[in-house]
Amino acid sequence: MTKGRLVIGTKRYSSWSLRGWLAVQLAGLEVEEVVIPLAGGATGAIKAVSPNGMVPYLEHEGARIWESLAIAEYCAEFEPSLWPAERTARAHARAIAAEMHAGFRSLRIAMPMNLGRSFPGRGRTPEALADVARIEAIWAEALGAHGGPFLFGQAFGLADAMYAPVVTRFLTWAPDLSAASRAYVAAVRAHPLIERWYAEAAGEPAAWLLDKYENPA
Ligand SMILES: N[C@@H](CCC(=O)N[C@@H](CS)C(=O)NCC(=O)O)C(=O)O
Repeated sequence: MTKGRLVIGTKRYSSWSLRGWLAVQLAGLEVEEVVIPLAGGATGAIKAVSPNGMVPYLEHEGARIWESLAIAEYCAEFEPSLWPAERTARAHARAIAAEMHAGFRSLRIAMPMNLGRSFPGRGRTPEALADVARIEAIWAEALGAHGGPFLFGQAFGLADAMYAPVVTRFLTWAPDLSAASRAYVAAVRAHPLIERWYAEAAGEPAAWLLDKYENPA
């Protein structure tokens, strides 16, 4: 018997859905997964169920939560270890998660998530490369302070969940990265939940493919 539902979009493309899904999985919430194929913006079926017209959207034991960062915080109420235990590290993790949630628009536009394609060398606008540089600095600081392989040490937590779609973008678009960033990308890609998301994305129907993501300008 599930205790609610998590509404997400096409796994191949929906970066925000991946964040919410990871948080829910890491917290072990028992919810039905509802996947709505993205229409490329303003998807009618998503608008019909989600208060902000976007995915991810979580309903759980009477709670209704939209916005991936709010979903992450809700999941941490059930599994507080998803944030670092130590106060200053926890504050740092929340700061970089919030920075991800609020920013990096140029990277998103120039290098959209597409788990099934490879576009090495493309998408390198100056603005996107500035976002890549900032992300590498964020990763270097956290990895340097906590020793990796994940941002705050041995466990894959909510900060990693917020940056996981960036990892997939880096795999698809292959910007030049430092050795430390490449090691982090490899660690996230190898995580069982990321492996599962990629496998499920690969099994989505061909009818869900969107030309704007398959044949970017
Ligand atoms: N700030 C939101 C962003 C959510 C978002 O932009 N989701 C996209 C899919 S990745 C969406 O639902 N777009 C509407 C659509 O494609 O119909 C969050 O953190 O959850």
